[in-house]
Amino acid sequence: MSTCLITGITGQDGAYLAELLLSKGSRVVGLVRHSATLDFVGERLQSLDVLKHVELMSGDLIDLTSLIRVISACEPDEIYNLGAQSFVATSWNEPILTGQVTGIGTLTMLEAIRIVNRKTRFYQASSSEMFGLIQQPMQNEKTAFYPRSPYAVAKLYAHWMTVNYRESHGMHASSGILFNHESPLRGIEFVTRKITDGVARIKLGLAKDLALGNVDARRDWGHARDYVRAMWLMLQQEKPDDYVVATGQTTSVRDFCKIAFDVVGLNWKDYVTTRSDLIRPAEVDVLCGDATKARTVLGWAPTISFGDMVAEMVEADLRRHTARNHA
Ligand code: NDP
Ligand code: GDR
Repeated sequence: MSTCLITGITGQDGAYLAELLLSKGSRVVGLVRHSATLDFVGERLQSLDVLKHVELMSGDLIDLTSLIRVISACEPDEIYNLGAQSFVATSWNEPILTGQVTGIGTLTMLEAIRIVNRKTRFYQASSSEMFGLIQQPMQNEKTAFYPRSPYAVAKLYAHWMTVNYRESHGMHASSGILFNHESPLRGIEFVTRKITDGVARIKLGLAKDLALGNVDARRDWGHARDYVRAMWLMLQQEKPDDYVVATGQTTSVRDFCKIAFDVVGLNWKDYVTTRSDLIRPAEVDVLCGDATKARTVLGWAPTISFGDMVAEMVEADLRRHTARNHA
């Protein structure tokens, strides 16, 4: 039985990845940082009914000794580094923290692995945000990067460190350049969940409107459940490498709104407003990924359609608010 350590296990991807790894028969250990609201720590894991099957160990990506202690104690075969300050908008308000956690945190983990056992396989959660101001209409592993936020710059540092440790120290370190992926477990601050939560509230009479920023922005949106499978596949390969993971379809925030409001039979134009304070200092206007390499080498392909994903998210938010109101 292999042992897998997940950083960021309390986040969206951490929950789905834990579920997947458990289904493969792995022992799953999660790194969690101390929180004053410990009650909520396992909420997403609980919702997938996997909390009781994972072991949680305390540590922080910016604390090398805690990582060395955790790796020494659980002796993982695979480490999935999903932990990050992952909200792009916050990275302008907290650029130093974002650099420390999202950038240096990855280096800290790579150093911990090098010190304890460099044979441990490593997955880095890289991001399509690194493409930023796109240099090609479809982005693949060979496309030049042009990060547009402190978050994207930190991710780029972490990405190159992963490549560097693979090349310098012969480590089995892979980087998944994942495009946006969503689900009912997506954090409420991200635009897709903000929209589906808003749709549910409006439908149930709990809100009157929904304020957004740049509705012209376009993203290549897939489902998190599909994307964590790509992470696992990368670490099962004989050789480490970098892979773009995407659907190859791009949709605007405006069209996401239209489709989400359609699910409950409402017209988005009657409810969506725009607010200038929600516009970012530098925007990533459009992203669209070319996942040919993941498809041919890993045999990966998305299985959940965009429409089904939006409907699943809206329905989950309707259930959540309905249950809350009847509690
Ligand atoms: P989330 O924001 O849902 O989860 C982030 C996780 O990181 C949480 O578990 C959080 O813990 C943890 N974390 C934050 N700071 C630290 C720290 N100092 N030490 C240890 N853990 C920490 O992200 P997602 O699940 O959506 O994404 C997973 C990863 O993939 C992230 O690195 C993200 O940047 C990256 N990514 C995500 C994409 C997406 O579309 N979802 C696309 C491309 C990349 P806590 O609960 O304590 O806050
Ligand atoms: P992103 O996701 O920045 O792509 O990063 P987010 O959902 O926050 O924004 C997507 C686009 O929507 C526009 N937008 C709004 N965004 C938010 N959050 N709130 C709004 O009200 C709003 N209105 C318009 C944004 O300007 C943007 O263009 C996500 C994160 O998961 C990263 O960690 C990950 O690396 C990338 O996806 C790939």
